[in-house]
Amino acid sequence: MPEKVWKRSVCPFDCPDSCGLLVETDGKTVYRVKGDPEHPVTRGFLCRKMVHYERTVHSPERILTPLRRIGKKGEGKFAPISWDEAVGEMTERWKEIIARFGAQAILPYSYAGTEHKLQFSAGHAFFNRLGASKLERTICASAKDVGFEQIIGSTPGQNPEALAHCDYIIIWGSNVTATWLHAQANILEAKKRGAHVVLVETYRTSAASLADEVVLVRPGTDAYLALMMDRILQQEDKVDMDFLKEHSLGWEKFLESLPSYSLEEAEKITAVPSEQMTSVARGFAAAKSPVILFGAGMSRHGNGAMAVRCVTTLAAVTGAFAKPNGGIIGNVSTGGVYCLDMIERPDFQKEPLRTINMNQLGSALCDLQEPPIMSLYVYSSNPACIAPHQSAVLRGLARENLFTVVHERFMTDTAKYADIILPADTSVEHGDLAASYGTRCVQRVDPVISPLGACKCNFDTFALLGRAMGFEEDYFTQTNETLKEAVLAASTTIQQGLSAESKAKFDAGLAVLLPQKDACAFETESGKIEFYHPELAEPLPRYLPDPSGSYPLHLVVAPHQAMLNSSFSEREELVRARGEMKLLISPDDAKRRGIHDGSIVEAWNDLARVRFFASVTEKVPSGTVVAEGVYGKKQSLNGFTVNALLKEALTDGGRAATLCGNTVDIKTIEG
Ligand SMILES: Nc1nc2c(c(=O)[nH]1)N[C@H]1C(S)=C(S)[C@@H](COP(=O)(O)OP(=O)(O)OC[C@H]3O[C@@H](n4cnc5c(=O)[nH]c(N)nc54)[C@H](O)[C@@H]3O)O[C@H]1N2
Ligand SMILES: Nc1nc2c(c(=O)[nH]1)N[C@H]1C(S)=C(S)[C@@H](COP(=O)(O)OP(=O)(O)OC[C@H]3O[C@@H](n4cnc5c(=O)[nH]c(N)nc54)[C@H](O)[C@@H]3O)O[C@H]1N2
Ligand code: SF4
Ligand SMILES: [Mo]
Repeated sequence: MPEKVWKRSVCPFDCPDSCGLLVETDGKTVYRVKGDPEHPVTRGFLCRKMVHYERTVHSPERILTPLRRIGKKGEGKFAPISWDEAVGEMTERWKEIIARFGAQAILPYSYAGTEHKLQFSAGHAFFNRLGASKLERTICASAKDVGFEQIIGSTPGQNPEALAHCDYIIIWGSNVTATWLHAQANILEAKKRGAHVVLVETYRTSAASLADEVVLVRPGTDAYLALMMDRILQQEDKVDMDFLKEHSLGWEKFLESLPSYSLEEAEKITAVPSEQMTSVARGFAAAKSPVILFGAGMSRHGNGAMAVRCVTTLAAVTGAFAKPNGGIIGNVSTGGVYCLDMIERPDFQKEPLRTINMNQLGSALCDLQEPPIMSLYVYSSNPACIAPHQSAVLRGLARENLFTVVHERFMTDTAKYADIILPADTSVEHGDLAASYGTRCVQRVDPVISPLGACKCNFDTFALLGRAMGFEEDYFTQTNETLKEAVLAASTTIQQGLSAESKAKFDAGLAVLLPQKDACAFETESGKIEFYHPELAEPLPRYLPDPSGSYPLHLVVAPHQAMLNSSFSEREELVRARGEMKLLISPDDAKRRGIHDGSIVEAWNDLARVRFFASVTEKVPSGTVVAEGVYGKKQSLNGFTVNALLKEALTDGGRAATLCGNTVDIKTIEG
């Protein structure tokens, strides 16, 4: 019997924490998983999803061999085949499609099943070389990124660890108790020291338990709320003029625009009482260490990039950026330390290629011509469950003439529509490069066990497909491990930018923290906060209504604590903890429609009709309904989930999904 040892790894899931893992193994089996106490940020912590990661790795539900469909599309009947057969069939079909329609009739679809850099970007070089249609990967936070870009550029702001030392914290549209647990831990620390915590939300999420007060804002109106707070401070002569003069440009024009905001309008538009707006504005301005923690929720609206730009102004007019540990949190990303071009190979693309937005997959599959999409290759994503306009996505996936390949760990709703399924490994079965969007950490990831069954990681699969397609570039002769080492050797930050102590730690597989940047070293062209951008359609931050639709209730989608989007659906205990597919409804809206708690309701808009169990709760203000979690067909009541009610329209900046900017009406079905 080989001896059991503890090996280091990193949680691969799309989560800001990127927790350090210790994995007990004999090289073949994962026995236990625990948090790495030597991780400088997560310090031994793991969330409820990852404490039993061994149950995911060794789940009886794992797909361990390539499969060919033998039933109808969507039915889920498959027979095992060999890799040679699978790859042979794929290359033959792709060559036929390319000859008849051109390579742009092939579309990759992927997102963040793993956020580690090698596997995330593993397909780019292959599809560039193939000349396939390109996928715009903007389902998540690209509107938030653009909102920041248009005022503070790529300035990272504070690390979440700074929260522990802040005395006034505004959590603006993030459910940190579900999605950002080490930020939560730091907020709890700050509270012990007497910090005042405000939550700005569309409903009382579990993060309300951290807050001294909850500001319930009407969805899509945060820009008005933030600009009104700026206006209040202007009227009370509390704008930090010294800070603005030293650290910003265009502040004169911005301050001149503020008198158009009034308390009366603000109350009408945002539904926030004027006393509360005033007291939060005053509290934030007077604090010694004020900080705003940004979630992506407010950015998932038709006016979402602008909302982020406007909320950022509050940290500027109060001079919060210059106060100790103050400013903003929510723009960190460490992926740039790795030379991603070595993985993605943009130089393999020989001509301009058609781009398809991942949020519009449904209409792309159903309607696009010249050429139509004739083959879809899905990896690290589950579009049947996570994408907007679900009915169109499912109709597209059901097309008999669409040749679909899905590279997966589990039989997801998407995989059920595949012609060929390829078995994917889990994060402990391959090496990778870990970065983070919630800490300043980077870490190398080494394989812990050999791949189970015939599973292959994303990169090794694409290298194999490249060789099978006859691509002669040396790139496709690399293995996942050789590419990883080459990317690491080429990273100047890692090879030259770390202290000797950090470099030794990094090489030994420990997480290292990149140095904290000066919060006032603004990463814009001018090196200052830029309020005014004459080159943009909207030169100044201002409130624009959210084009969310005309049904009477705002529909907000939010994450669930027990799962990560549709990932972890293989884990019975987590599926049970999440429970049925619910729609949270205010007592007021429920009463008006004769809806009782636990009964079945139908929500509808122009796109679909979707049934849910009603959860009538005071947590939701009237006028808003909320669907937490990403569900699959198995738990749906009429074949659809909330994603069928989400339109394909994109945000004002960043071409992101307007996941939270939709409207519906609801009615009772029974009980
Ligand atoms: N347990 C768990 N963790 C996760 C995830 C998960 O599914 N489960 N998902 C992961 C992913 S992919 C991401 S991108 C991150 C997201 O993490 P964050 O970006 O920090 O955001 P969320 O926690 O999703 O919270 C978004 C909140 O925005 C609110 N919201 C929606 N519209 C508005 C609005 O107009 N104004 C305001 N003020 N609030 C609004 C919603 O009610 C929701 O509570 O979390 C990651 N972590
Ligand atoms: N209703 C609703 N819809 C949402 C959201 C929401 O909160 N509510 N959140 C939105 C957001 S913020 C995001 S980021 C997207 C997320 O959308 P996705 O990135 O598609 O997220 P998941 O649903 O977790 O699906 C990831 C899939 O990748 C697979 N996988 C994991 N690791 C690997 C690997 O190494 N290789 C391969 N080939 N596959 C792997 C997993 O088994 C899983 O099926 O969803 C969006 N959609
Ligand atoms: S899902 Fe997030 S909180 Fe849970 S272990 Fe992974 S990184 Fe940490
Ligand atoms: Mo996301």
